[in-house]
Amino acid sequence: MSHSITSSSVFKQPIVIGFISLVLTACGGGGGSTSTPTPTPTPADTTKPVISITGEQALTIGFGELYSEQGATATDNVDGSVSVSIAGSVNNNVNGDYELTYTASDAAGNTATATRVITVFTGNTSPESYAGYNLLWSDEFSGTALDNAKWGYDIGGDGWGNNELQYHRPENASVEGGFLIIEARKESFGGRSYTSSRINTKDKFSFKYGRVDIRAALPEGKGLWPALWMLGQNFSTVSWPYCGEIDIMEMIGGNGLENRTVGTAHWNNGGVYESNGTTKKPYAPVSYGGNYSLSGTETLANAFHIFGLTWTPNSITWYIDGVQYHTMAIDSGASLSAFQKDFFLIFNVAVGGDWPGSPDANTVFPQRMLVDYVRVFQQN
Ligand SMILES: [Ca+2]
Ligand SMILES: [Ca+2]
Repeated sequence: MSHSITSSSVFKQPIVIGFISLVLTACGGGGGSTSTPTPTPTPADTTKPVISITGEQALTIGFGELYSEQGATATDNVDGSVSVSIAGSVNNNVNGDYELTYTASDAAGNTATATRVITVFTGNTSPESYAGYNLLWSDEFSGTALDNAKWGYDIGGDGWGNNELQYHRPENASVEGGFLIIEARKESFGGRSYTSSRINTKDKFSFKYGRVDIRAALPEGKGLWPALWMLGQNFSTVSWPYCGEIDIMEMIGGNGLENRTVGTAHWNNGGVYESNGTTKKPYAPVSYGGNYSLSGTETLANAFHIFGLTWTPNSITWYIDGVQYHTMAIDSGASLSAFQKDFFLIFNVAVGGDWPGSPDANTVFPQRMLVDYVRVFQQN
């Protein structure tokens, strides 16, 4: 898949294709002959060369993805093969359409041109501040390793309650070039055929109410299941679903679903405890979700997007790139009481599982989720 952000393409510098001068070889007469027969008039060449662009005439590349120019050839009715010059440039770190112009001329001075358009998706950004809010906590992932003061790891390969196929290891999470990188690999470890990573802020950072912005570019392909989400800080004592879960973003890859983000809240219907305050309510998980699909050829995998959440005592609302696509009312009544307590963050890339199904023959590994930053704001 040419649009994937893979291990080899993340940190490429913008490439610039400079103007290549066209050098024409003059087709001069031989000269030097003594007896000159009457010249046969040659019809003037008024036909320009035909340019053939190698590869696609219009294509898209993702953030940081190397653009590889395949060139063009030109054939002229009189001169045969003639050279082609290329003008223009592609900056793979800036959104936009880039036009390359190909020019070929014959000896008679007839000039042909053709163009190729390369669309670069680098994605969206979000404001660094919001009126009425303070920055409570953030990670810009600007160091060279995961900040252990902010994050810990979930480790293991027990399927995580969803029959997931990967073994989560610290080795698959890294910080490079300003990004958190979680890489899903096809490799055997701990009895599993895939490895990946899952990090969380449990017991290091939790919060109640606020605004979360996460800038991320996602992996792609059938069986990939990246998630940016939260659990109630009381998860260890009351367990799921009693603790509550807020999924800021989930995507399941394959079948063109890389354009869809899903936001969901999960809780236990009826709440956590009976009126005596100690006996658990019956296990009755319920959820309420919404989703949003990008239009066009831009996906969650070939560009960065902002996955946002606002959470107040009255509601939880989900956004992509500042566009609201889902909201739910919450209150302090028993059933939704989980959402009036602290939550902590979890970022992971799962492989397989009940929802996405298994990778197929078209799934390319390794796959990466890049997180540029996570910022948590709270109202003043
Ligand atoms: Ca010609
Ligand atoms: Ca960053």
